[in-house]
Amino acid sequence: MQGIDELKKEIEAADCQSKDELEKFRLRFIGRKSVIGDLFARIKEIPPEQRKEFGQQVNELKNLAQNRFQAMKEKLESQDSGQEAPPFDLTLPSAVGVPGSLHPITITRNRIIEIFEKIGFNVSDGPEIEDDWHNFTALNFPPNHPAREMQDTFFIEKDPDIALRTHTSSVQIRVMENQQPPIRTLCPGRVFRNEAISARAHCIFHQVEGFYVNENVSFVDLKQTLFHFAKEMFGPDTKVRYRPSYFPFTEPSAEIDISCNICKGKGCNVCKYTGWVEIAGSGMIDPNVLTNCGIDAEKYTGFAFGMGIERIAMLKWEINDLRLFTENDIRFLEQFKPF
Ligand code: 2NM
Repeated sequence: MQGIDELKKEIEAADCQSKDELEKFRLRFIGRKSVIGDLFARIKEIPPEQRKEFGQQVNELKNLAQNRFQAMKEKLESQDSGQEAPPFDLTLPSAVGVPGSLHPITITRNRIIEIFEKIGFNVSDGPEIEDDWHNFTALNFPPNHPAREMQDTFFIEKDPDIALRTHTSSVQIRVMENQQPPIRTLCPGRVFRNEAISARAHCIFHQVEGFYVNENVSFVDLKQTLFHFAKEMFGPDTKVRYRPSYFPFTEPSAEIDISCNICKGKGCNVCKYTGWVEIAGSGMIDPNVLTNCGIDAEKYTGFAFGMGIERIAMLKWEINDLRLFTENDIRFLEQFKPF
């Protein structure tokens, strides 16, 4: 009886401030495994003459606990609804699905291909891992050319040399080995050079190279084809100039500049105040290269060119850091639309 009195005081004093505390109260006082459940189980141990009174007391205690529990529960719930977020507003319009977008390198590559496909070029593909013949020797690189050194090329094996291709010209060698002129093809793809990564250089970048081999192909064909490309890519007012240059695989060779499309030739830090920016290298394919591929260099001539896709994209959209292309920052990537 004394125990019942103490439990009664404990229940009356209870003032749970959280759902956790309320759950502890419930476990202690309500249900068969609670202290009150235990008292009910012990009614049969009580001498018969006291049993009725004991039973009544336990019953009252049970009701007290249940009422107290209910009161505390309601109080906590009313506090809750003030704190919790309002229920969902089912009348709001649903979130619109945001579609993905093409990577700026993909957009630029597709546009380059589109321009050249319209004038009769097709697209060729080849391996990223190349042997020495396709990457260097067939392209007329002399045996001790610096590009063949470890610091410029990622070698996978030595003797025989197997490396990551340093340009997609290796694909063009494969095309010329397997087809006879006329050939007009473009080779887009990833290339690899052992360079420190900076705003202007990356060890992995993208190129599109192209070439045309046929009877009577001349430097005039090269100039007109790339003039056409420059105007399609950068607008009809674009000016083009050809600067003498050197590549092992072409003779003569020329670097192709366009009038700076950022300052329109007035001078800015992209064109270093010259009004011109370089977009590609080019030249007449060296007869040695044609011969190396089994094409009759007496009968056929050809021109070839190569450009970095990153560079074209940077000029097109005024992007000043090459690293943005590989960081996959959605805020950068979602800005680009096909042009
Ligand atoms: C360039 C510049 C000049 C080129 C040459 C050839 C091949 F295989 F036909 F000889 N492919 N690409 C070439 C010529 C590439 O890139 C700057």
